[in-house]
Amino acid sequence: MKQKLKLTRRQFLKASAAAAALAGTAGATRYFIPKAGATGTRANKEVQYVRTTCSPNCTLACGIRAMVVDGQIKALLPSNDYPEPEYGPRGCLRGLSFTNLIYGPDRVKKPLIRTGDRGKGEFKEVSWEEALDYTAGRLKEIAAKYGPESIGFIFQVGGTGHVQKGAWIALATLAGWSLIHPYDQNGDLPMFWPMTFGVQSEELEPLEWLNSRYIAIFGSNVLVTRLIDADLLIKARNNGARVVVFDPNYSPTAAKADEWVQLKPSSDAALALGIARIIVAEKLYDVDFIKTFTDLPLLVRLDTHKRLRAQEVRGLEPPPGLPAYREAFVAYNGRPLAVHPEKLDLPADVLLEGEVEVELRDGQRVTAKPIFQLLQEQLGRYTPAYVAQETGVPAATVVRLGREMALAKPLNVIYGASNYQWYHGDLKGRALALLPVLTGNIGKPGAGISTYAGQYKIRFDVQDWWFPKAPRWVPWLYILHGPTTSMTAPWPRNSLKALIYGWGNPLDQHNMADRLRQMALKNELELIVGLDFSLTTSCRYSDVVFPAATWYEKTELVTTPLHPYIQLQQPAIKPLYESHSELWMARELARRLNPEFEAHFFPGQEENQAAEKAIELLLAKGGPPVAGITLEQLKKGPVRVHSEAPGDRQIPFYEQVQFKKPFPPVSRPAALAATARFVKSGRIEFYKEEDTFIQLGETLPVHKPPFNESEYALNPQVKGKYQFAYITRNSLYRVHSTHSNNIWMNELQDYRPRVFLNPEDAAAKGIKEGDMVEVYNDRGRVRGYVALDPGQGRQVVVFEQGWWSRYLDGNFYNSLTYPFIKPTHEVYFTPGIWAPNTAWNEALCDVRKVGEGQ
Ligand SMILES: Nc1nc2c(c(=O)[nH]1)N[C@H]1C(S)=C(S)[C@@H](COP(=O)(O)OP(=O)(O)OC[C@H]3O[C@@H](n4cnc5c(=O)[nH]c(N)nc54)[C@H](O)[C@@H]3O)O[C@H]1N2
Ligand SMILES: Nc1nc2c(c(=O)[nH]1)N[C@H]1C(S)=C(S)[C@@H](COP(=O)(O)OP(=O)(O)OC[C@H]3O[C@@H](n4cnc5c(=O)[nH]c(N)nc54)[C@H](O)[C@@H]3O)O[C@H]1N2
Ligand SMILES: [Mo]
Repeated sequence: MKQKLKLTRRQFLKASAAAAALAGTAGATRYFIPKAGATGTRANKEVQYVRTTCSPNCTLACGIRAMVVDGQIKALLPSNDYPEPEYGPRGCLRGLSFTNLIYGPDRVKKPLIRTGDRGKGEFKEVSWEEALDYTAGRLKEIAAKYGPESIGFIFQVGGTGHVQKGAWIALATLAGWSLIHPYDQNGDLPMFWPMTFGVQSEELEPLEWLNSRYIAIFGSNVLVTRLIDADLLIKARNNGARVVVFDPNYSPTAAKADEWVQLKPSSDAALALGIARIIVAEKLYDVDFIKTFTDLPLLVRLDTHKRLRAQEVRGLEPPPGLPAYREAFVAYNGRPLAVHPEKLDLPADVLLEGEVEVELRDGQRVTAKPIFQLLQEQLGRYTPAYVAQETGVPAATVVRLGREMALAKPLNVIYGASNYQWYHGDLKGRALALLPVLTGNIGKPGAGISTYAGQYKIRFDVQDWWFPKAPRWVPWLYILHGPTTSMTAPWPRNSLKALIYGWGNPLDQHNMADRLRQMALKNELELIVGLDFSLTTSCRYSDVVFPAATWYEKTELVTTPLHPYIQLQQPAIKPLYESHSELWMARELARRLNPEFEAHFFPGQEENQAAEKAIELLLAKGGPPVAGITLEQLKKGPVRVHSEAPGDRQIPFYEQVQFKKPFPPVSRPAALAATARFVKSGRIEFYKEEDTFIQLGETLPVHKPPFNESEYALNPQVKGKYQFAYITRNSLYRVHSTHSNNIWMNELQDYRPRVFLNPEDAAAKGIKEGDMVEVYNDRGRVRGYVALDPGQGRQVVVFEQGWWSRYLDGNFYNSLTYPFIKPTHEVYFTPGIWAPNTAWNEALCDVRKVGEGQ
């Protein structure tokens, strides 16, 4: 067993050179990066600056100026050209050192076909002709044998590239392959959104934080994961907003807050419900708001636990002509009222509390209660004493926080990804949503609830470029877990036999319980094709690798859920070596699969010209968010995406609340019909009546502690055996696994993966600062060096996700995680909107010093 994990700089360079040799690219790549300002000494050379974007999945989408001399990028510099100066300057050390990847030793230079065993990284370099013919041939074979739907394509977050990703999505739909949506695959889909608001997810733009008076952050590490926009949080605080961070660990964000509330992992729902109890008990809620915009006045039958429908009640008729995704439910003000699902108005005297008897059409009399009454009863349990016991937050603090949050307006709740990447993340979100909704903090400047996860958001219509035919989707978790009896998603009749991935590194990032690796090693996946510019772990398991152009070598259209701009990624240099843009690859493959497919990809056009054509199409057909925006405008700089709020600000549900439009707004690219069925009342819904929610006791938000329905249900024996939560938060030094091999970033970390532990937990195990430890469970293990942190929660191991397996002694940090599927996520299937979401943090483990007990 290898004891030394640490790579010295020399070993690292050797390893990098070896990787280069494997790709057939041996030889020193010399690159020279002059300091900004050095241009004066190079006056005889032409220096060009190209305005483009940094496009990893970090949600920041920073505008970048690439400084180019003699066809080489000499420096990447921050941009500062946003109409709102608050959004500039943008660009962090990761992005500015991306040249280490463009010109680095892991760059894939030519098409590769595997020669050795999967995972060994042994390839031969081939011509494009050979690589494309081979791939097309294998894909045709697999499609003929198992059906085209047994070929899966994962494309990763759409917002970082509508054109190049769109090309492959289009190819997949034309060829009938299964598409895999990255949003639920990544665990980034906060399922409370479709359940409560009927949308994929929403967020305030960071400039709106300046309008907030109270910012309650539940497990979002803004200072690290929204680095460039984090100064707006500090500014908001300097303007007088109170910033409170709820986190089991003292994070950099907690360090900048007015208050850090340490709570037990995955206990946020208990706290939120405790706060909601105070808001309700002390009548601090906004009565008009909840009557107008929520389902709280609607009646629920006590016999069936379903909402009472207008057509069930004697003397009531549902309004005529409702779309199929709407239903008219019933409220009460001395008599039953049919509630129109598209008109947000109810009489002021509508009942919120108590119990009524209603006569049905058949003469039967049933008892019903308004949802507000049921909620009030449910909240009764969440006394400060109970909340203190479940969360570890002192009872007096719970009471104080409840009153503070009820009275502060605008209240802005930020619900972080790590926090909802738990099995009961949906329940936590439904409970947290009560805070802004009960207090009327929705649809107003500086107010609301936001989840800032990856750059997934599709802000405008992409239909014409992405979906020339109706797409077919498969949720990722079924690929790892296997289909379930309760699934509503389609499943390929011969399961998945081939995987094509681009813009992602699934072998490190999505390899739960080592499942994907086993699928590769056992040849369950007969073909694996990767598109990347770096020879990642996933590439090493692939049969074919297509060398992709980096962000600085191709044309793309980029957006983010943070600053709401649409930006052009413009090539600063030509694609290096034999790399090409993905649109080019898709077109070449399309032609080989079926000559008719090629027409979609602007045949005959040079690849950047074709990309520009696609952009023109996207802008022309993109609908109101991009109306009037032109390619020429984008070439000059970033352009704000349009919204219905003044100044095109991004304020979720502004139209619903200000103009009384029914919920939900559209979640692109889905049709309204696909998402509005989640909230049939046209209102914000806290009551879910579908059978699965009833069976699980989750009709209303409730706190359920972690692990009971996941780890202990999977294997009761782990109870007591593994008592540490394995939290894999995001790293400052990487964007997921991108930059894992960035030499500057690794020097900053001394090439050491860290395992963060509370000093008391470590002492109990005889572990000291700097010790090499193994974090393990029955599924896998990972190693790193201990960093003791007194601010860290007890019985929590933090391992920062994103290390390539080669830095982990060949282990996979995700081998400890597991693809749990929560049945409430299976009630509907709308890809990336209502789908089983990955719960990275729902994993138990233990930790030991390396060399002990193995
Ligand atoms: N530098 C950098 N920035 C990134 C990324 C990156 O890889 N690197 N990735 C981007 C992407 S795609 C995403 S999805 C986001 C994710 O960004 P965030 O939402 O900020 O997620 P994390 O950094 O994983 O974790 C945030 C905090 O959640 C806390 N936490 C964990 N479990 C719980 C819990 O049960 N309750 C509470 N209250 N807190 C908990 C952790 O201790 C941690 O401090 O970051 C984006 N930004
Ligand atoms: N245990 C655990 N696992 C996690 C997480 C966690 O918190 N814990 N976080 C999850 C989350 S939130 C996310 S979003 C995922 C992210 O996981 P992935 O989406 O797999 O992200 P990366 O690891 O950054 O992989 C991106 C890859 O795409 C390549 N790439 C970048 N740009 C381009 C391009 O233009 N073209 C092509 N062809 N390739 C490109 C990069 O070189 C890199 O290899 O990880 C998830 N995995
Ligand atoms: Mo993410």
